[in-house]
Amino acid sequence: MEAKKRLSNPNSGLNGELQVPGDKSISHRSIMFGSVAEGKTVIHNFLMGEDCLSTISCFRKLGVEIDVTEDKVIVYGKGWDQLTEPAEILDVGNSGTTTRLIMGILAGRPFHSVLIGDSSIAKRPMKRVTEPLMQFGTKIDGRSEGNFTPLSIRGGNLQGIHYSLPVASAQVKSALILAGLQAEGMTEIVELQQTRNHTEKMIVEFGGTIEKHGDIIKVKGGQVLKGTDVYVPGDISSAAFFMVAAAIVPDSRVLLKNVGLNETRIGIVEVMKKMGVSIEIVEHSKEGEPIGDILVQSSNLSGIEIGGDLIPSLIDEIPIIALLATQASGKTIIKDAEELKVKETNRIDAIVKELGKLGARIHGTDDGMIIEGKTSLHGGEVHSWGDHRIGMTLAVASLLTDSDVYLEGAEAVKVSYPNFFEHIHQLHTK
Ligand code: SPQ
Repeated sequence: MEAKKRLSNPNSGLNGELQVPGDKSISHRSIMFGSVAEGKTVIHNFLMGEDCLSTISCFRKLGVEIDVTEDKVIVYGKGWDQLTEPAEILDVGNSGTTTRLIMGILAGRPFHSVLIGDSSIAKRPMKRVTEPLMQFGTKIDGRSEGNFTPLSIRGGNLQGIHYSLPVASAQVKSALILAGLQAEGMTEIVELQQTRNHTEKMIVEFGGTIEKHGDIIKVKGGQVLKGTDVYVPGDISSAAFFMVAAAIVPDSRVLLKNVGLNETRIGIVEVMKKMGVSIEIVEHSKEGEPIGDILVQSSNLSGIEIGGDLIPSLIDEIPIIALLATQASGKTIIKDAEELKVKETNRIDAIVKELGKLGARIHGTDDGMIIEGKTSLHGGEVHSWGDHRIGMTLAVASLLTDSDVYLEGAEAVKVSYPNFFEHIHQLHTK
């Protein structure tokens, strides 16, 4: 564990342009699809965060050749059958996406593998994936009847299923799609609340097919995918920290370049606009994964209610939205977000406790939190709980405090945003 990081408020606005690192969800998927496709996949703007490096390491252990160069990642795919039984345990580190999506791939492979991760992964529920995968015909075991790592999988001989998702989760949906691609017959997945659709879009980029009729996703089994070039847009979940920083730190104007604007991920833009933030978007391309620039300037904010179908489109941004709400006049209510309890930490407890230490008026509810603003924040000692998004939220909070913030567990940011602190500094020296 590193020493506590001292964060001093520079007492100036944030100004300038920034290119945030590549999207984490898309980076993971590009390695996975590249590994099971036939032919070379070249990935540009890949996120070199710890989670995505865990995905690379797992696929190398499954026999896939992956070259990491300074500006691209090259995956030499030879099809589903090239994956070979790993001699070692597959370590997913801190990454829920790696754990759940790789299970969808391993479910169809005729060999044995074991998944393990860190202490946070060991607490995250996996039955939501292992249970439907077993319905396909694969054999999976793990602690608490297949709910927790270590998990052991013996795959092969899958039959397509019809399954209605009990939770709004792109990871569960994606794992079932990946199994469905390898199964005999058709797999139908009912998704009542739209979640991020990067897996669906990527199948098409890799020459496969997938259909959506109303709430039903249909995947035909036995598909052969073809390697391709992938350009990973900037991660809107990373951009969110600077969007909020620019909105709440007086005299700020920040332009975030080449950010992914996938329609299933931009709930934060809607929320910021409703709260009164001055935010402009210029879209460059609408094909596949849409990309554009986001300009945010400091603004006067008002509290709002956030819930319902909007939640899956901003689930990872709720910690930083909570900070935004401390600077809005009136009450902000965040509801229908119980999924926050099963992320890298219980993000309701973590954000309520840690922002509370800096003077925020915030309390947790069963399915979210209520924040009263506008509040002046003060310095103090806080903890990331080993969660990148909590760590980055607290670092942005320190840009408003009257004295220093000491952040324990700051190294967690490396999971999704290795140069986060350099970027904060960059916007203060423009
Ligand atoms: O990979 P991991 O650890 O689950 O990452 C998180 C994050 O904050 O980065 C969640 F903790 O993002 C998930 C997101 O919450 C990434 C993801 C994906 O790439 O499919 C989907 C969401 O999770 P879920 O459980 O709703 O499917």
